[in-house]
Amino acid sequence: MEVNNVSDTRLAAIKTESGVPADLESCHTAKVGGYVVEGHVPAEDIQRMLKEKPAIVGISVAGMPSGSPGMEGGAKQPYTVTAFAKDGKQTVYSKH
Ligand SMILES: [Cu+2]
Repeated sequence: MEVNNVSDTRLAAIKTESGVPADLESCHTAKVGGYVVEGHVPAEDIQRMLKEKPAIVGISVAGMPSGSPGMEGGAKQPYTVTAFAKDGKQTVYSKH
């Protein structure tokens, strides 16, 4: 049996190519309508982004906060959706 040890490095490379800043990385990266969606981002934020079409690369919920979509069941932890731009600028997109 062969163990593939490159997966983490490869995943990091995919994230870098996607333009996700290192401090905003989470467990999964999706592409929606030309935008990058990183981590457990609520659907309402994705819908707002697709509607308003801001000049950003994408949005992210860093880490895996308890209470975010797909992370229900534990105590709700406040978290921030952060927008990131091509020049590396980060802004608060929404708070939950
Ligand atoms: Cu996760």
